[in-house]
Amino acid sequence: MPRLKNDTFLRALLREPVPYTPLWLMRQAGRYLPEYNATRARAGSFLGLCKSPAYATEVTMQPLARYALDAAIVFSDILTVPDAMGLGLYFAEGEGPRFERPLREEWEIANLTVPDLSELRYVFDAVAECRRSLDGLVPLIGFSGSPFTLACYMIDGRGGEGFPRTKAMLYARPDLLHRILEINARAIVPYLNAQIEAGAQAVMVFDTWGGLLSTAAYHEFSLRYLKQVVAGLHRNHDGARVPSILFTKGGGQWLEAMAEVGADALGVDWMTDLTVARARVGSRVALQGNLDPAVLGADADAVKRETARVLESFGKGSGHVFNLGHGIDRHTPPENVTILVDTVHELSARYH
Ligand code: 1CP
Repeated sequence: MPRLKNDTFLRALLREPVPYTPLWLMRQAGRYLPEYNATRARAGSFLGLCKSPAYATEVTMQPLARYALDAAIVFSDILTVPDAMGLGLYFAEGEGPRFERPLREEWEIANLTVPDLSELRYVFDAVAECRRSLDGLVPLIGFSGSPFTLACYMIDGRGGEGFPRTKAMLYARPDLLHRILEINARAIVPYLNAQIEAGAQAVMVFDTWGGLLSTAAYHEFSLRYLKQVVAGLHRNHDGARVPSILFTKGGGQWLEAMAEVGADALGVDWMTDLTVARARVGSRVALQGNLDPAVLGADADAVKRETARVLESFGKGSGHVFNLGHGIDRHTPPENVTILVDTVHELSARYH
């Protein structure tokens, strides 16, 4: 494997010194880029993109051709895992992802099993092909949903409504939810480790919906299984450390507990102040975030001003990876991303 030409992202995750603050963007490959929409049209569908390593690699590389980003993230989706469990993922045009067979009956939950990794071969092939295509330009991130966030889609069958069935199950039949979460955790560990073996140089766990939980429920139904996942991850591969990032959207009030999970870094949404977050987690973890994605819908001056504010809020020293507080919006003008990337690289040197 070629040596990395730019390892600032991996070094920042490990809180090692870096010359500037590295950045990448959640959902950096996606619908705000015209070239993504063109490739998606050629692939025929979103799942067609995900399941073809050649197309997945093509769209993974697109944002890197436009912007001086410091990391790539393999193009895939968190819902590949429940799809491999046989729940039947599909995308209704103009709507979000859906499952044909969500978990509604007790017998369906009793029959749920950890999928065979061969069902997810296309993801590992995409990781390997992305690594070859990157040729050491920047590190490649592999990812998974968290056990709880996957369960939300597996039980409700769709997003957009706040997952009422999942929450009802949590209070009425916690035993059933625990069974699903246990299987998810046991599926995610080998899934992430296989991505690491295929070439992922860091891994991120997206707990997008953990913030919907009460504090007690977050500990019992999300954090506990995040610990199980992180404990099972390969920490080294090919002689290099493979850092892990944990992101619970809306998790700002639980940062101390999240810092104990064992991940190297925590993703922080824009509702949480980075100065406060840093003081609370100390030197236990690096932080990744946290520009409000809505800033990219404003003008150049706002992008520069708010980017400067995020850098200042983390302050001096290593341990910061710049990112958005959540995924980039599909209506983002691509030229605002250029301003963001240039501003981070230009202004951040003085913090190191
Ligand atoms: O082209 C399209 O119509 C599909 C839009 C799209 C894209 C670009 C979906 C469907 N997934 C993706 C890619 C994706 N998903 C990445 C790609 C890598 C990158 O460039 O960052 C990643 C990391 C994800 C992860 C993901 N999928 C999450 C966790 C992160 C987050 O944004 O919170 C979640 C919750 C999903 C589910 C999902 N997949 C797609 C959509 C539209 C959704 C959200 C559905 C909902 O609103 O509940």
